[in-house]
Amino acid sequence: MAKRKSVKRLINIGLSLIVVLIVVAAVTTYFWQIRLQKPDEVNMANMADMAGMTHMEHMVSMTASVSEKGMVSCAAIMAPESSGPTRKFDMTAARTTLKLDNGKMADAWTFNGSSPGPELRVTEGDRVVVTLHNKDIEDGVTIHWHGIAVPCSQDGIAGVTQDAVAPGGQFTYTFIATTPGTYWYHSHQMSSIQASKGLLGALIIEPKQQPESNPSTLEATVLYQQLGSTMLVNGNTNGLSVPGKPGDQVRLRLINAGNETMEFDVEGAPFRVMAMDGHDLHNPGELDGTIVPVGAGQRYDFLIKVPESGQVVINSPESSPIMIGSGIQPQHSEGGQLFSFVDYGTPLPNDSALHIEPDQRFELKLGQTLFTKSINGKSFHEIPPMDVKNGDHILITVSNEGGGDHPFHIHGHVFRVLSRDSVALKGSPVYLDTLLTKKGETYELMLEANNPGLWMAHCHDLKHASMGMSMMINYEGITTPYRVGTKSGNLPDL
Ligand SMILES: [Cu+2]
Repeated sequence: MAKRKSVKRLINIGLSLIVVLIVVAAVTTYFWQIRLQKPDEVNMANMADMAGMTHMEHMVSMTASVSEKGMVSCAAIMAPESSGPTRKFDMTAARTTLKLDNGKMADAWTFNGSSPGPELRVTEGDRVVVTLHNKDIEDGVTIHWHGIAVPCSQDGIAGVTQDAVAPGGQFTYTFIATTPGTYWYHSHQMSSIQASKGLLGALIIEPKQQPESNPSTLEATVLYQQLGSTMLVNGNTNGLSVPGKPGDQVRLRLINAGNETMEFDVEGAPFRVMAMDGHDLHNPGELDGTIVPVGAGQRYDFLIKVPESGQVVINSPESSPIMIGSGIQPQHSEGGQLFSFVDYGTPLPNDSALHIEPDQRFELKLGQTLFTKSINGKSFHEIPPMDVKNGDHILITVSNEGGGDHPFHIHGHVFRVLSRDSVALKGSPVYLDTLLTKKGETYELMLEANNPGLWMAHCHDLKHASMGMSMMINYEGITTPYRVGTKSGNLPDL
């Protein structure tokens, strides 16, 4: 009897020990991962060389790299002279209590008193000059121009291309609006926190001349965001009403500025996907009963002709509907097939870009570990950067190995999607800055390294980025005087 009791006791002690060990391991791993996300100090231009260096060695190596011939600082890469008109904007980031249209009050962080901030609308070729002022956002703010290939020093990345702008401070961004399309902007200091607090807005670059392929007579920007846990469309909780009469061709510029994939369907009229991430598609065909998934950070331009019956409704399970026009409400339909850009539109007749041999290849496996989101099993500054040379063509294979949808965003460039799951794209060329990947999918992308700098490449579910799914594309010969880490307070993706 006594023996059986002591065996039982031993088992209990053993079990308790195992539980304690698991808890200790979990807590240790958790703090290890936090350390990854909040390092003391990291030079994102030179991550591999930094590891294991003492402070003194680091200072010596910095001096050495600055004096090394041919090294260029990201901070010195600015917009070239240009003859286009200059468009100036002032944006003030501030803590604001917003009264939402549902009567609720929201503690938001705003640009110029609203969230989303003002829509910046410029014309192709304009010189865009935006002065950011920080009134009272304690951790500092920046503005990143999502989808626009700006010069390195203007990309708005705290700790890589600038220091976060402290309360009372300011920073002026200058870039040329080279490529017309639908874009957006958001703070890239503690982006997962600051974007969900409201520091974001739309940026539209209108073409100098409307292409003949654009029959739209009306247009509307529709920006979705998650303000904390509230889904807003153009700042409203109750959906949106877009004016339009029968026969009007409405271009809807949908911007997913939230963290989750949204699925849209259009009821009451057929529609076309005119552009993805701002880039027009070639001969986009009519779609009907098709559900279009739009990943976080992505933009889709729809063209919808208002029917004689008067009304079109754009539904998504994630948000309140958008109504275009007035009249008889179309019948609600369930289901439909998913939009696929693999065979949408038609190829360009002489597409020389298809026959480019890559100079370099990278493979990125997007996945997760116990407490992190990872790329090739590593997180944030421990992920080796893609080191590239100016002029190289880079073939990137991106696979989603789980942990949710990963909309993969690359800064400073537009890339071409070559294939999905080994099937080459057969329709229109597709150029993106943010690629939605779902579990099990593999894509091949071709990127021309034509914008020397230091560029982030990360998941645009910003919660995933903050958990480590964020890496760099670094050009040979480019340095930065800025540092990421708790010492400088620059934490771009926290
Ligand atoms: Cu992700």
